[in-house]
Amino acid sequence: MKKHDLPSVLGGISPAEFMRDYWQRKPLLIRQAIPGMQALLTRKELFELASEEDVESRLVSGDGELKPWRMQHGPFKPRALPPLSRPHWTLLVQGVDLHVDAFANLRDRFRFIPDARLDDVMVSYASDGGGVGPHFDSYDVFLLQAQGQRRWRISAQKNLALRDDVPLKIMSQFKPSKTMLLEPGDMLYLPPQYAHEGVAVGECMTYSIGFRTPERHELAAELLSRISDADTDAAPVRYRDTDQAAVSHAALIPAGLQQFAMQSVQKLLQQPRELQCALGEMLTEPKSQVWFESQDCPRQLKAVHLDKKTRMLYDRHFVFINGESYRCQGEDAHCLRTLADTRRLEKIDSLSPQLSALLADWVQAGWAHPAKF
Ligand SMILES: [Mn+2]
Repeated sequence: MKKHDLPSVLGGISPAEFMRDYWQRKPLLIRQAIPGMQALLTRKELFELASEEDVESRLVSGDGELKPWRMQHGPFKPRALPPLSRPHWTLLVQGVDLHVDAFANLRDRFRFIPDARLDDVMVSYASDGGGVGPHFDSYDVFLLQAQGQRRWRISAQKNLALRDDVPLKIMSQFKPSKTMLLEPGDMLYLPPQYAHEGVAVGECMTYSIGFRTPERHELAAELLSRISDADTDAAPVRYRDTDQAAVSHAALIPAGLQQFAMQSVQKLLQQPRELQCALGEMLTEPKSQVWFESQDCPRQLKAVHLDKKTRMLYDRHFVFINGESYRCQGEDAHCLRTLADTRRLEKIDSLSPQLSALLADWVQAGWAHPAKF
């Protein structure tokens, strides 16, 4: 598999050791995770990205002491950004891996973690002293120093109370226990809910490779809504109360109606495969600002590679791509799983006509591209 060709970003630690000892457990500082690190885009290129409509960006300024915290949402015209000479501001650009090949390649170096957990690669540019204040994230994150220096202070504290007087999530009582200065190529891993603050020492750029952690209530709400939408094929079953007697307490909810409500939800949950299908569709759903450019598909399609914006996953019964699910078996399933795992597929001319047609559709939609290997 291709991922094994990529050099490790974990220093002397193996992916197995990292997942066993640090992932979701404790921070890890890796000096020279990427030796001889070169920035993957210039400040000017980053500012250009932040000016585009389909790119999510934020500008944070202030230091929480002399100047109050402020946050604005992009897009930003380059001249709308503060002068470079002004200290204490940060430009955050999300999803850079969806727009720049080099960042998609960087993202691929973290594929020892399931793709289902991946969120995106964010780039932050900070002028001297810039930062977003002490905070914690709901993500696992790798903070890779790309250019210049940033001083990180971190804390294992349990008190995660937030200030209520600022437009950002900033902690009210941050008590850092460790300080470290990151140089280009150094990388800090932080588990979710781990308090941290990074301050630029001179102008700097940091790349955050983030891994989302679904929250139970949000996940349940989303899945229930999806499977109930998918359940509409059957004839509608309506509540009936032919046995309802006359009541003297009109406001009391009938027990039969309570039971009907309970059974309605239970019925949805008795379809584990539908639930798994909804999960895969949800996990591969492109973010709202993501769009693909359609293109012509060559008549003879020999090989394809997935577009960097494409999210593709699979489970035992389905293959999922960009919010859609396909039920497949046998050789076709094997080929699509290979495409999902390696993000490329060869010898397409030898596949079943159905599968070649499907791949041609995906190429036309811009989800995949013709490739030569
Ligand atoms: Mn953070």
